[in-house]
Amino acid sequence: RDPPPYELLRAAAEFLTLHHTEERLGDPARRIAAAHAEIAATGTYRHTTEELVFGARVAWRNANRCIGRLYWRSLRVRDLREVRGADAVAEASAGHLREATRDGRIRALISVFAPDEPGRPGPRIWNEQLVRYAGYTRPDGTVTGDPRNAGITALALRLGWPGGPGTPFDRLPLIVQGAGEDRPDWFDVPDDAVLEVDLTHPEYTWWQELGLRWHAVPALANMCLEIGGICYPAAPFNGWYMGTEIGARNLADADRYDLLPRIAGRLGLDTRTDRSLWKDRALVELNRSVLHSFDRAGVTVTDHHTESRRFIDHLGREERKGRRVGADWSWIVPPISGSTTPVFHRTYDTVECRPGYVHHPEALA
Ligand code: HEM
Ligand code: NRG
Repeated sequence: RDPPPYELLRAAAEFLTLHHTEERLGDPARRIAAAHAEIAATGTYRHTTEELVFGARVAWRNANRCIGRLYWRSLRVRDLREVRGADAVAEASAGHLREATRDGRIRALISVFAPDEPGRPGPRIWNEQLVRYAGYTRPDGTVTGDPRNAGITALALRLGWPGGPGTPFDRLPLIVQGAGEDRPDWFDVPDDAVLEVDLTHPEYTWWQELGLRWHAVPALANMCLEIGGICYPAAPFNGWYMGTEIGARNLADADRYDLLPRIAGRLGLDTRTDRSLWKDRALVELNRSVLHSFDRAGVTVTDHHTESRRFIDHLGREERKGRRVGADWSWIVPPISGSTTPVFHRTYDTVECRPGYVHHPEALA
């Protein structure tokens, strides 16, 4: 993963120039020369705290797939670059969740652990997110829980995790590989670090019998933060949910919780023909239930109409600053009611920019 020194020099100069230009810090030449000398001597260089904060925020601004980027300047950054051991990373990740959750008044936050260095890779979190539900594969191949996490669940069990009670919403342990270690270990996430919301419906009192719930904070944990040629492989970050992520995808996709047939059944819809639009009607009620339940629990959540408008505001703001905004239509347009939102009715260019959050080759389970 180490870039060749020339590429590192170039990436460092480009980032340091961007930082100095945007933050009006004057001529970057001295800072670049210092970084180059450090790279020549050690093979790498160390960001200042200001550079790290700026880099993490701009990486968010550059995320082509993210509709929530209007708030990119508000990202808080925990500088944990000295933390490299697996147990310390797991402990600090629980701390991240507590600091981000605040009883539901969710704050956008990133924790940056030790970077990759020449001959010394940084720590890595193997879970896709800090909070994920187990997917237990039964002998007949079907899955209890979230099928998306069947692989990491099997890995956790192989590593010695005893498994949870076997509900559809058992929380997975963190699978963390410490810096320089050749195998990961598992760590329970303490209950008090995780807020979850039980789903009810604004009109149907029977809804709670479905036993549905979701976690309050989406905290992506397996993307690499890349700034100025330096890779931070463990840098979990979170904002808050847009309701559709849960109601139109996680709980609804046929290869996830696949709840539409059950919900449509309870709603008394005709599931024998597509043309009753039973899926569409069930989707709307499921999404109402997500927004209603998060609101009632006092947990920050946004809806796709509001967020689409804000994203359009963001585009205007960035344009006035003279910056190009890359975006990926297929990720930006919400998975329900797309055409009722303003983000649907136009096209975008994807722009590959650094700093950025990048998916590194999947940790093999
Ligand atoms: C993707 C919303 C904060 C970086 C997404 C997606 C949504 C979203 C709806 C698409 C997810 C999907 O379809 O699976 C929001 C909202 C936020 C927020 C409402 C509230 C503040 C953040 C923050 C960061 C971030 C704080 C990073 C610092 C990203 C990235 C992706 C993404 C990198 C693409 C993930 C991937 O490739 O799998 N966001 N986001 N977002 N967001 Fe945000
Ligand atoms: N769709 C995923 C989460 C992806 C990122 N979404 C955010 N990110 N809202 C899911 O768990 O449903 N964020 O940082 O807030």
